[in-house]
Amino acid sequence: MQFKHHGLSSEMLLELYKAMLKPRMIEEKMLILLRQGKISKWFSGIGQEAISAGVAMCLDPEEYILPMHRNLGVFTTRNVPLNRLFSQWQGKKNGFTKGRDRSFHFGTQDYKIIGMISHLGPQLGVADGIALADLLRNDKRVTAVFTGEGATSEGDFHEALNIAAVWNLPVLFCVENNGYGLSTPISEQFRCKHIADKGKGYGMESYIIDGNNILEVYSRVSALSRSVRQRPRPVLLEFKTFRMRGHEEASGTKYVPQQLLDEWAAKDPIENYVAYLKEEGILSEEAEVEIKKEFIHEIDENLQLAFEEEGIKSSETDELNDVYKEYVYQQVKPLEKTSNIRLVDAVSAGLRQSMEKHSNLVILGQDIAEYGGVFKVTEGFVEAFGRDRVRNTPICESAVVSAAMGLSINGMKAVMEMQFADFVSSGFNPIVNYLAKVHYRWNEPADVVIRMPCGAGVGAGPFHSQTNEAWFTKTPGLKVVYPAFPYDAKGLMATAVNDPNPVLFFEHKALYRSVYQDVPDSYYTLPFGEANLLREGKDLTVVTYGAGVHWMIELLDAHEDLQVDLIDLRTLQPLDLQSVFTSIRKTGKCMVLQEDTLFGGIASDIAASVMEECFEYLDAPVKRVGSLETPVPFARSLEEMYLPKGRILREIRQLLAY
Ligand SMILES: Cc1ncc(C[n+]2csc(CCOP(=O)(O)OP(=O)(O)O)c2C)c(N)n1
Repeated sequence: MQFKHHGLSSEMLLELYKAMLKPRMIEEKMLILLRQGKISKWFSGIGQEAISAGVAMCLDPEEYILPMHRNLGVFTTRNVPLNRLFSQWQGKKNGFTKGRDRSFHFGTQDYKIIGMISHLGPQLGVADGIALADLLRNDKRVTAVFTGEGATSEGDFHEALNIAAVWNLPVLFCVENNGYGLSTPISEQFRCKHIADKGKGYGMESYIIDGNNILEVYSRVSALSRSVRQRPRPVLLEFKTFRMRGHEEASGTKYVPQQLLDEWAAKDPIENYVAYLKEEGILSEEAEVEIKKEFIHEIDENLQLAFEEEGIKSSETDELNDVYKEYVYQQVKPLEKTSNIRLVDAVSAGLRQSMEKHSNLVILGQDIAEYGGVFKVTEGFVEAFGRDRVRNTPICESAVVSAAMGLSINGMKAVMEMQFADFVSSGFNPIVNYLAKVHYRWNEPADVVIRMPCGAGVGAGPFHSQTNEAWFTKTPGLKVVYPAFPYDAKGLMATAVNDPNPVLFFEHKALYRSVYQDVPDSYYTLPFGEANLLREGKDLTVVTYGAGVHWMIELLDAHEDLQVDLIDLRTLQPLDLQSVFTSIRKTGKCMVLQEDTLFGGIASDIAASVMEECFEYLDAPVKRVGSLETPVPFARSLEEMYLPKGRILREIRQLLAY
């Protein structure tokens, strides 16, 4: 192995040695503890230290690094206290996740390290968002994100690189090509010769770097970092290295040819570098022993701290309280002047006024800039706020959700427009696994609103008609808003943007241009978790939201004999069950109406809650009414049969007659 010192001082050359040695020694200790049954799992980065340590040494402390599961060297180079790392791995309180997540699955703003989720790929899009925030503030910073070569097969890799290229984001995409993804060799993972070859396809600079040579890693990455700070752009770096141990310790390396292991053992990044330092007279035997002694002492001392720390204790209340970041609702009352506007105008006005109020708010979505979005919600926004803050995105739902998370991590707010709620499936993973869980896991809020133009009744078939709120009400950590009226839509949008938690904001397409209301011109907010009692009657409670509200109003207007309490939920998470219970204690009967297919929907949960809380008050079983258990059909006659609208009256009559 050839080492060139590139004019680095002896002190610096020694620093680089120490930066690799510390994670190696920690790992060696962990392997012993693993055998003793004192820790449960270990993903080894032995043999890959030059990459983690080298890259981390090149970045300034305020620049973000997004490591993966083999990048202990990032944490040690950033001087994360070892006792906290050890506590983290033991699931203790001095760790970073209050025992809620394991190994390297955490981030820490104190050290500007943003850890992974198990799904690997979303990490790359998060880096895009972080870098975008830097770029918008002209901070002249670079962001480094790691991935293994295996995870480059995920769509997230493609999406994140594509976005970074299109937006010229200052990201170093650091691929550690270590030969295997679990048991899968690179020949079964990708077809091109080098991962770096993919850079060309994205219109992106890319380089191959010897990942076992710390001086090559450090000199190349520091030069590139300086250059990227001055001229923001993404760079793809492929570090050639090898995974010397199993995927995790239990899985072993039986499937790896011995010859490969031997070849790479000879290229050990630390042993070779030590030999070079000794040859150059920079490191003596005595100094080496001394350094190791110090590290052993530091490791043992910190391990003792972690072992002495008592096991995690919590309460149900503490656990539940950390799912969402605490948000104290700020009421802003509207001024008197109103205009008669449609739901679509109200969403637009709420968003526009939020853009005026929050200079750190960025809107992301397909065709939302000059084109104004397919529903014209952002029409005129580019003229008002500029293209930096009203950003057209490539068709990359997953990485755009991740980028929205990255914006939030780096001090911004984000609203993402899903072109149609149906397409959220392409961005589902980061929503339910990253945004929803990040506050519970390591106390980081996801200040993101995802707008969801949804719903049937528009003759648009299976992929432009779904109302998929149940995919999200199921997932702790998300808030779900579903207004039925312009007044609510505008005020709830303002609150959704103010609230630092992730909000799925459903906007029914069939209501966009059919529902009018007098809506205050001024900015105002409305609280989450407060249902609206729209009509009062003594015989029956109907609980619904979205289009269901309007079906019910039409029906009640046509049938004045019906005595119904009509409840519009307005938000589904939080869910105002108390208003529902209060009404049922009066009426004794309840129907829950939803546009979605019935099974597994929110109507089922409301019905169950009513049964649990109001059993003694009920004079009939709770009735759920929803769509047929089929996809949403295209032809109007089929769609009418699918939707519950035509069945509501019959169901109400039967329930009243029970
Ligand atoms: C979406 C997803 N699929 C599969 C896995 C299981 N898994 C975890 S790590 C891993 C291998 C990753 O390989 P690579 O990206 O090359 O990183 P390495 O482990 O080699 O450092 C696999 C298959 C996962 N965690 N997430």
